[in-house]
Amino acid sequence: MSRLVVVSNRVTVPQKSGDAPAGGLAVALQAALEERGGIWMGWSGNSSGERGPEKLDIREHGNITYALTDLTDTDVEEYYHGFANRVLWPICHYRLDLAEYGRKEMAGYFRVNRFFAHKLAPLLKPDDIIWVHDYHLIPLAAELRQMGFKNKIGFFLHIPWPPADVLFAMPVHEQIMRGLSQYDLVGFQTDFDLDNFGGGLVREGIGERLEGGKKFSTYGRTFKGGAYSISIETKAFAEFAVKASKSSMVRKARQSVEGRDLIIGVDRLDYSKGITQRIDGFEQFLKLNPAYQNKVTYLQVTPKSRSEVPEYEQMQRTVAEQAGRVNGALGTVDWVPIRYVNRSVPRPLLAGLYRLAKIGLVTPLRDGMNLVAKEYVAAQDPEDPGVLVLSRFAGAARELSGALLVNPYDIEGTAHAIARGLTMSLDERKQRWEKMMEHLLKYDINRWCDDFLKDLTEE
Ligand code: ADQ
Repeated sequence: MSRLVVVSNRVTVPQKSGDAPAGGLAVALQAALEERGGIWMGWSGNSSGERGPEKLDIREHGNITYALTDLTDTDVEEYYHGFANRVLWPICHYRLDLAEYGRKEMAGYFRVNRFFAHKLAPLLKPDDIIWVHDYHLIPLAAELRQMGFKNKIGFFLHIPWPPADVLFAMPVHEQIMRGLSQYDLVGFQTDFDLDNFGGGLVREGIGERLEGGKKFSTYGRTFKGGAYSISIETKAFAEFAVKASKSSMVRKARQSVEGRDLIIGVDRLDYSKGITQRIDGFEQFLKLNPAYQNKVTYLQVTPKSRSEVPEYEQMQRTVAEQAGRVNGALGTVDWVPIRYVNRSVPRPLLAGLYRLAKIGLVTPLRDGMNLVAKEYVAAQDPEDPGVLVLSRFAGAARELSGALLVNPYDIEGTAHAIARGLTMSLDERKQRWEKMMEHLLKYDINRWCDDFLKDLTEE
């Protein structure tokens, strides 16, 4: 069996025992790497200042070699904060208004990809299978091909792929599409993303879809495309939630809601997650259903992310003020309607809180998949499951048909879905949950990993 080489912007190096367990993606990739033997390469997250980074930091764990590189300050600014997070992230989340395109950043993005390729090259063997992850590293295959590598190289995009008119607003869209054409398999989260990709090639007149959209031909190459919905370690997460719900941390959390129904939202602080619209929806729900005042608590757990980017800093203030305004207007001496926690919570507490919550409120404006939705479902008590209220614009909505689907821009619609979820009969809740759980047990993170690697390695 060929070795596997994973390349991603950040790398999950196993921690000392006693630290928090890695997330599902890291577990699945580590399992695949352990089985085949291999390398996981990426950015260390550290800067080497203005001087070029030293040689790779190599760490061996069992069958896996972790290879980490620092980046210079300029690289971090142009490649990571600049092009990846201020151009590709907003464009792929359909936010043309937020994209800040600059030539310096674009050049930095391609330069760092070349740098990654040069660092990786000496580690590669001719029959290695290479799996590149996410929007930071789209041009990596093109760089490796230019150096003469003929290996099988696959790419998986964790975020959405936009329709042609949105993509074409990005001045370098053509180089980005050309970059993708250098892979042997390009994987997306959903069939919608896959269609958008094929549609873009056709609209630009530079390529065609073959075999019903499972293959593409462009820039003189033919390569495979597919939809692979990322998932979680469903069984393990469900067991973890049962255990976590008995912990003293979760017991305390239960006491603190004092018999009220708990609604939970868990997101990184990001404009794609629809947090302000969600708070509006909750406020509207309370106004339309005054009988629920003092009977329900909405807990929004949102750790800071990318706080060095000004829009994120601004958003943090906006969300905090918004929650404060609703609490001021509707709260009483003994009831705070919205609890806004601006920190990451430990995973056992998170799993226990999911299980405690009557409603999981997952309403992104656009999301590649959204693993919080899947974790919420997996954490439920089969005898008394909660209700998932899910945005139709999350990739997860393509699979989780037992959820109450909402349009997150429709504030009243979200308010009605919350009310419907809180009053839903036990029979209906069970029926909806069982359908979703059955699906998630079958299509878990290991299945995602196996399906992708099978399509990449098979002729
Ligand atoms: P993210 O945008 O980070 O990921 P998501 O899939 O929802 O989004 O979350 C990833 C993980 O972070 C989950 O395991 C979740 O539990 C954890 N997490 C989120 N908020 C947290 C909090 N407040 N405290 C603790 N943990 C928290 C990107 C794409 C998604 C895609 C994933 C995987 O944007 O669409 O599902 O990659 O491909």
